[in-house]
Amino acid sequence: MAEETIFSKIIRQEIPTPLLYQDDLVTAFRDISPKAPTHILIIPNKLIATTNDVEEDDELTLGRMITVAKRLAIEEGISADGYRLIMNCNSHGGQEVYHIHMHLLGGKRLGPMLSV
Ligand code: DGP
Repeated sequence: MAEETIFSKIIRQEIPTPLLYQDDLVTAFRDISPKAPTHILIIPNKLIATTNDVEEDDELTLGRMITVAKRLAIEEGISADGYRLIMNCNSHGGQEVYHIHMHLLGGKRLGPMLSV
């Protein structure tokens, strides 16, 4: 069993972070260290440590993460110009918090996908 991270406390609102969206499967809130005018994290309520730990039973949740991203992009007014969805995995992917999360980034031209 993976260890809980700060994200579980945010889901349960034990750490008071304003939520942009929450339902039975997913939660969304703004990244504490925004890399773009819009930088939102969309996370499953269930603790899944990395994308390596995703199972078939999680497919509904993962699909919900994308439909919520789409909805939030509309609310943020960035859907027409476009945005980027990113999920980092493990050290080479730059993952810092071991509770999977989708970054929704937009509000400016984001440039090349990778800085190499
Ligand atoms: P990643 O590198 O993909 O694991 O991204 C983790 C992101 O989580 C990073 O952009 C900063 C954000 N983050 C970490 N701790 C907190 C927190 O306590 N609150 C919020 N809102 N965001 C956090």
